[in-house]
Amino acid sequence: MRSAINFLPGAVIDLGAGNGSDITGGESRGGNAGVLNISVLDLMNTTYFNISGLGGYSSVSGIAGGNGGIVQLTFKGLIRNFTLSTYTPKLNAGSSANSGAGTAGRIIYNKILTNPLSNKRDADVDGDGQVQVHDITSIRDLYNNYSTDNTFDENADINIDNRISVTDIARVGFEFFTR
Ligand SMILES: [Ca+2]
Ligand SMILES: [Ca+2]
Repeated sequence: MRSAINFLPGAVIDLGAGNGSDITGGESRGGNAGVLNISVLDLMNTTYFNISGLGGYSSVSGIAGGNGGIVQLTFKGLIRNFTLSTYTPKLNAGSSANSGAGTAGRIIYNKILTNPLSNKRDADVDGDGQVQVHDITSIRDLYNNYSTDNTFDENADINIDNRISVTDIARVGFEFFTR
């Protein structure tokens, strides 16, 4: 059973911060953008996942701009990573009158290796958000490894039987080019 999380075209999650005052004599610090935590236990469709988390502009002298936002994703399998998607998260730091920008935001990826819904690992072996040839070659290169081998990579052991075999390649085959 699939329980994908999807975002509708045109929707934006805005974590952005306010700019400092533009009133002369009332200059102020730009705000820091927010933090967004999302947990998805199965697939996450990032095609329309549009996030804006811009730091605010600091108009007061001597204060850097606000920090960009932080997005923390806990997921089992992305459908397309952000560089392949329609939108790229905007997590830039805010600028300032004379003290440079704040700290740029970032995305933190926490991939769940074992899917609690199926007790199998994600078929996206290399974690690039797609299921394609490189995932198969990753398994092939580790073919017949056992969990006791020091070259063993648990990402390639999709059916979690502590061995990298044709069964794992077959799992990639079932999902080939589905994302
Ligand atoms: Ca992949
Ligand atoms: Ca296996």
